[in-house]
Amino acid sequence: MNQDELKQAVGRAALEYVPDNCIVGVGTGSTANYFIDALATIKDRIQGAVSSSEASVARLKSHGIPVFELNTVDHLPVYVDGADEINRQLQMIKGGGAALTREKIVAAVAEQFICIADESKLVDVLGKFPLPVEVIPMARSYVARQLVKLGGHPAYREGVITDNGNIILDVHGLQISEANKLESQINEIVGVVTNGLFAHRRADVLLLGTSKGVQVLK
Ligand code: ABF
Repeated sequence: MNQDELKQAVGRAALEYVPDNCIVGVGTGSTANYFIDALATIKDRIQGAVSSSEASVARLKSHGIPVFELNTVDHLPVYVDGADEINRQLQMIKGGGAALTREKIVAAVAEQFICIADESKLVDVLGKFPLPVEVIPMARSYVARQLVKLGGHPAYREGVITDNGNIILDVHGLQISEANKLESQINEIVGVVTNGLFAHRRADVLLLGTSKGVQVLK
């Protein structure tokens, strides 16, 4: 199977975690897109979805799946989303698609986070994928200097404005051994909105697409 077929397989496998008559949390990216397409096949047995990006809202609506505002929803049994990297503790780097803040908010509300990923995303140590940090625009240079003090090499993601009107710094050169600690340290920098480490709120289940089939890691 090629990478797209692996993504499609995990997107379909995630349907098993969607309870009847619920509102589903839906993520962003090419793997999440396969989940949205799979969700369309069972749309009659769910109420609808809450989404972490405008792009996913558009795809959900194109399938006729009702989309709810998060503030109108008090119970979200499951959030399904991809990742840029995930380790065996199910801690992740996310935000390659610049949707990290909304992803983190929806993940915080959900009871269960189901990560769907092809096997290329599984790593021993997080950090080879540059860590995205969403930053209030006027704080860009200050935050970049603070990130250098933490040992990283931040790069401004040119031409990208998030759904929240902010910019992204991608931090290169990190080898993340204490993900919880680094997530907190970066969040403490004034001007940072969110960082793409999902360690405090890691995934509960990883559906990993491999050439031998979908593996389930918990
Ligand atoms: C979202 O989409 C992001 O957090 C992550 O950056 C990206 C993964 O994209 P893909 O599934 O296209 O590899 O989940």
